[in-house]
Amino acid sequence: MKNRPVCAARWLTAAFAVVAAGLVTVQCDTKPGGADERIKIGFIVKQPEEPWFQMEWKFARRAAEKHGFDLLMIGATDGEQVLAAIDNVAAKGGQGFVICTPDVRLGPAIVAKAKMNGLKLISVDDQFVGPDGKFMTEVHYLGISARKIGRAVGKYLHEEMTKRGWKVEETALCVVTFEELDTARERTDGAMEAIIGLGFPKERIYQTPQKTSDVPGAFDAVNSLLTKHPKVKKWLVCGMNDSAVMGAVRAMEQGERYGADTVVGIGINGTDCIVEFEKPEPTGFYGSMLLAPKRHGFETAEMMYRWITDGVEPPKDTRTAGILIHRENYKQVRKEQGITD
Ligand code: FCA
Repeated sequence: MKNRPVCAARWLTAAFAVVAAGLVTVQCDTKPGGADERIKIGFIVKQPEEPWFQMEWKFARRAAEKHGFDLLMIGATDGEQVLAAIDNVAAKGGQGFVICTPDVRLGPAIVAKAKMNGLKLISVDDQFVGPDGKFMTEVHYLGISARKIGRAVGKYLHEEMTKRGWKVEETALCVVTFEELDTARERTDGAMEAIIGLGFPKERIYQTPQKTSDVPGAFDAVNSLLTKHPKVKKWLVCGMNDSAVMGAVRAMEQGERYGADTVVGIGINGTDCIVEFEKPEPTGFYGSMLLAPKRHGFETAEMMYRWITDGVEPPKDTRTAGILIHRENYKQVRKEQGITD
């Protein structure tokens, strides 16, 4: 605890370096020991610019502070960068790493690289897929209960539509999809499954694929969808995460055609959307399923530390849950969940 401010200051300096160098090392001297004795753990993420991953890093840093190990935070947006990042962890004397890979099909290459370098490995968020197209269940993994969380999105969207008294004939569900990623497909499939189960007509569900899993990717996808369905008066929106829904809401706001009174979007992550809730006026981005960045960051880093130091093997498959947040409750829920102080 005493060392928190020191670490925080180091982190701030380090944060500026991440963009330029792609690698940030945070060292927190909570335990005695020379540089050579310290455990070093890599934390590699696919989209370092996304608040979700910054949160994971933030909580992984907390684990580093608590246990006194060095955390190597590396952004790797493609296969080449991932392999270089793993070499980097090894070159710096690391013993293991946690990774959210930019492409789940890199799984076998990542496992091979880790083995070659004698590094322990935990995958987070996006589960590796093997050459046979099946999940690599032999790789330790911590992810979300994607379908269940998606189903909750569908249920809450339906609830909001009903509360507002929107007529089904005037309403449609816009689903921003990212089919190539299983955890994303499970989320959007879950949302559709739940809303259909509540009686929402299948033929009023319009799916639109995003080419990239970010705000511009969703924006483009929804732009083209809107031109195809000009008669829709009210939109419900879901997608794989906050960025997907934020991109959709931005596309709908163009020309002031749709706004908070005609759009209900519910994202997933509960991290990237905070800017949306802080705007003075409500937008079509109604809410988000807040995930557990603390568990994804702190717990994975801590499990890796215990594995290295005490030989405690982490569970093979851990799934985390989500809670609905919106303008009215986000501050309180984030506090309760230990996400903000
Ligand atoms: C994926 C998404 C992230 C986050 C995470 C839990 O990696 O890209 O935004 O939702 O799963």
